[in-house]
Amino acid sequence: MSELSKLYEAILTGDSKAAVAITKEALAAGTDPLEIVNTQMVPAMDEAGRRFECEEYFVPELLLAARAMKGALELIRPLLAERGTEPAGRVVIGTVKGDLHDIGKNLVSSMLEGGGFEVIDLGADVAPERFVEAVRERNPDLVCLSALLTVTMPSMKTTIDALKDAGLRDRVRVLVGGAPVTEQWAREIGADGYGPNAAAAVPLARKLIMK
Ligand code: B1M
Repeated sequence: MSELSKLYEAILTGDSKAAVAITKEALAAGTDPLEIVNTQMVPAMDEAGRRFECEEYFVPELLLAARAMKGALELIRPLLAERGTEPAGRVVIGTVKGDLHDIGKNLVSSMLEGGGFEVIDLGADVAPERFVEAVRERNPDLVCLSALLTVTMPSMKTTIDALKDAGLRDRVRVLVGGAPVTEQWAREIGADGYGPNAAAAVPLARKLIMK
């Protein structure tokens, strides 16, 4: 097993200490941070999800895997954020109401920072009113909504509707994403765009803001 592939195992088994140590070593050896995310970290979380689905894993194992992923990601986030130079625009981002999944949202947030955006991260389980308040107060160019649960996808629509009701919808573009979200869903709820992954979210955000 290669040194880097031990990171996959460490995350999957929820070994935070090992996950952080292996990530540190890989970064010190000059491995591209995005390669670490895409080849080890995301597949490990996917496998944890698969095991959860077939009842090999339960919520505690998911939590441990998430904690290991987050520990390793903390080392990578600043490096992703350093990549950008030009201020590209201001973004308000959050995981929608009822949804506690924030690892993917954090990655999107880091990639946007790396793409030169000023990012205002509202966290997870964000109520529509908080998005409205942030748009009113911070005047962003773009609102990014993340959802990982099919049951919280409707919160994306509720959030867009709340922006409409507050008379703010024309002031911002809305980008949506997350594992269960599709391009069609984005169209149905009146979003301006759909990002399939964190890397794709950056060029999309730029394109939407230019429109
Ligand atoms: Co939960 N969970 N979870 N979970 N969890 C999933 C999502 C699930 C698919 C697992 C499964 O059954 N296979 C399933 C959802 C099923 C469904 O709705 N169809 C599920 C479930 C059911 C649940 C609970 C209901 C379990 C329970 O309590 N019975 C519960 C719900 C809690 C809640 O939110 N109210 C729950 C809880 C949890 C934990 C708290 C234990 C933990 C989250 C910890 C945390 O985030 N802080 C957790 C985890 C870790 C997962 C899995 C295993 C991994 C998610 C993850 O971090 N992936 C997940 C299974 C899976 O996804 N394979 C699962 C890695 C991350 C990098 O990917 O978030 O997809 P992702 O982000 C990607 C893209 O989606 C995209 O870019 C990212 C990077 O490329 N993206 C965007 C995301 N947001 C974007 C926004 C954009 C653009 C792109 O633009 C704005």
